[in-house]
Amino acid sequence: MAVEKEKLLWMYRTMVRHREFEEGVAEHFALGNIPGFVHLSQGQEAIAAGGMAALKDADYILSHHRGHGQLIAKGGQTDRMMAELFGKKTGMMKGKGGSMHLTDPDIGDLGADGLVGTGLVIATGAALSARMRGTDQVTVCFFGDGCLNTARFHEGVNLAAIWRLPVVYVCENNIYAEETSIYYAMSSPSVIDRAASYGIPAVSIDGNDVLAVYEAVDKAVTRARKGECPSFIECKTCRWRGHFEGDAMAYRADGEIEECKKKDPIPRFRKKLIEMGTLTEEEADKIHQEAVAEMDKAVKFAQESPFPGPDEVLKDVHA
Ligand SMILES: Cc1ncc(C[n+]2csc(CCOP(=O)(O)OP(=O)(O)O)c2C)c(N)n1
Ligand SMILES: [Mg+2]
Repeated sequence: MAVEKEKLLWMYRTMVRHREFEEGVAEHFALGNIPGFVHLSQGQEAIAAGGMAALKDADYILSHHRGHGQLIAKGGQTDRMMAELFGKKTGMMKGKGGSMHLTDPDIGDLGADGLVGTGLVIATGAALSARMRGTDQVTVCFFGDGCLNTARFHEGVNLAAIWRLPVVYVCENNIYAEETSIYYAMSSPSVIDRAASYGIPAVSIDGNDVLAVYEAVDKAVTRARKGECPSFIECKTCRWRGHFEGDAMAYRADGEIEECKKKDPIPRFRKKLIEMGTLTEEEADKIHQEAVAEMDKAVKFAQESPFPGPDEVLKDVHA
């Protein structure tokens, strides 16, 4: 599949921005500047960048508790994201949502949620709304392997399948739901076999290959936009860090993380782009420097912003 140079570079830059943003988050969480739970997705950057490269601005996404990268790729402002993580008034959710609820409906990110699997049913609803309004918007739902065994997976995917809704379900299979391995949690470890029972197309791909992700999501989005059917994509990947920052990870085998890091999607794509003549070493280094500068700027904005005052406590509360 021929992909234009601009899109290739966008995917690379997006993965690097995602990585550096989370480097900053890890550092400031360790310094005690970020309250609450934080789940990082280092090692999984190819899924957000490759997936979003297949979308139009008006399309919708649903992300999840490990959703910084999807929001960055959809166009989320990293300064407002960082301020949210710091709990500041200038944060994307006014400092009231934190890492697990980072979202920006104005750019089509309809939600991240601390409740596992919530996005699966909201995505189905968003796709139904696009159908009813007669738009060609597609919804892409990013979710973890831990959602596969929830009722929401069945409810969301089944309804979308019978109504042939324009939605793409992208499973980020990093093998673990907290400390529970998918090989323990599923009697059949074949994730895509699930799709057969809904009669929708499914494909399993290397989720650390950004081009493979882009191609799979692009095909599925094209089918959805034509009104054909939903699709299911399993992206096999691995998580480098703990389930949450501070997780001691006693459940991971010796050498497992080192094996994961060998599959790092960023140097792999950098090498490929350089071999293709699309990028030079100097240009790649510049992209990294710019991403670090963007992260530093976001941290400065967060640090200099005020906390919300007591007058904010009862605002935005719905009963
Ligand atoms: C409904 C619900 N049940 C349980 C939890 C506790 N919990 C938080 S994250 C998580 C695992 C999620 O795993 P996965 O979907 O694979 O995403 P990953 O963390 O690997 O990105 C669980 C069980 C929760 N947040 N919500
Ligand atoms: Mg998982």
